[in-house]
Amino acid sequence: RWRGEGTTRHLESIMRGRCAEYIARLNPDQRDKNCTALWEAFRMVLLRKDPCSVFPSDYDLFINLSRHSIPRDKSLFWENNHLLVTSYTESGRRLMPLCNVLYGRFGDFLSWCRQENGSGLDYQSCPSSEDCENNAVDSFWRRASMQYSRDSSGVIHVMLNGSEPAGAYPIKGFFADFEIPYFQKDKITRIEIWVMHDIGRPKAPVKLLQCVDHSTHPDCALNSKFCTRRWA
Ligand code: ENP
Repeated sequence: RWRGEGTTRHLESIMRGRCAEYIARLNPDQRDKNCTALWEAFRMVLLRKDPCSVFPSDYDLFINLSRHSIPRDKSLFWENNHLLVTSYTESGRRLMPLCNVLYGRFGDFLSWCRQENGSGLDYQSCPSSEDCENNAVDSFWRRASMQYSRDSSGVIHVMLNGSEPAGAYPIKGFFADFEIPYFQKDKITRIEIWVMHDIGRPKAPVKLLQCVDHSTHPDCALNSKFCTRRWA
């Protein structure tokens, strides 16, 4: 019926599990967060709202209960680079993109919506942005993006995809519409933009990580003279 993926099976267990793992292992500074209260706040939005009438502000309670500070100089914004971002950031240890912030963990790679004429979750399909603007997933990421931007400080990292045919910087998208406008200019010292190209294209900083999957490509050959000189 809808064009988007249906609700992820075992959504509640996955979200509760991610929350528990986050506060126990990934970011123990957040151990006082109450995962049951967070799930309840999330579930309220999910069950009370018609699948095409979910607004970013509906997630206010969920975000207010889950938000926490983002370490200075650790923010990473990105477009069209999800897997590279996931590998590079090391679950938030190297940099902390939105999907490694507690509220972002709840949504990453998942889908959710209520049945249109019922009270349960719709596991068959969910509205995508082509079906309606105010769908549950897009509104979640809009609200989360705004919070993440407001709470970012110091050096801001941005990873774009230089091999994206439509252009590395999408002029419409979460970054342009819900992140840049919410930066707190007085808290930001510098914006560093990394434009990543597919392997075999111009060079850029995260190249060595891409080489894990392309170790025999000439771009990935290590310069032995450089190594000898450095260690001599
Ligand atoms: P895509 O289309 O490359 O990837 C979307 C996938 O990334 C979905 O599985 C989505 O989860 C997950 N995801 C993780 N963080 C975000 C996010 N933060 N977001 C939307 N989806 C996210 O990514 P987009 O749509 O271009 O979004 C990139 C944005 O993420 C950038 O603005 C970046 O700065 C931000 P799900 O629940 O949809 O399955 C904000 C919006 O961090």
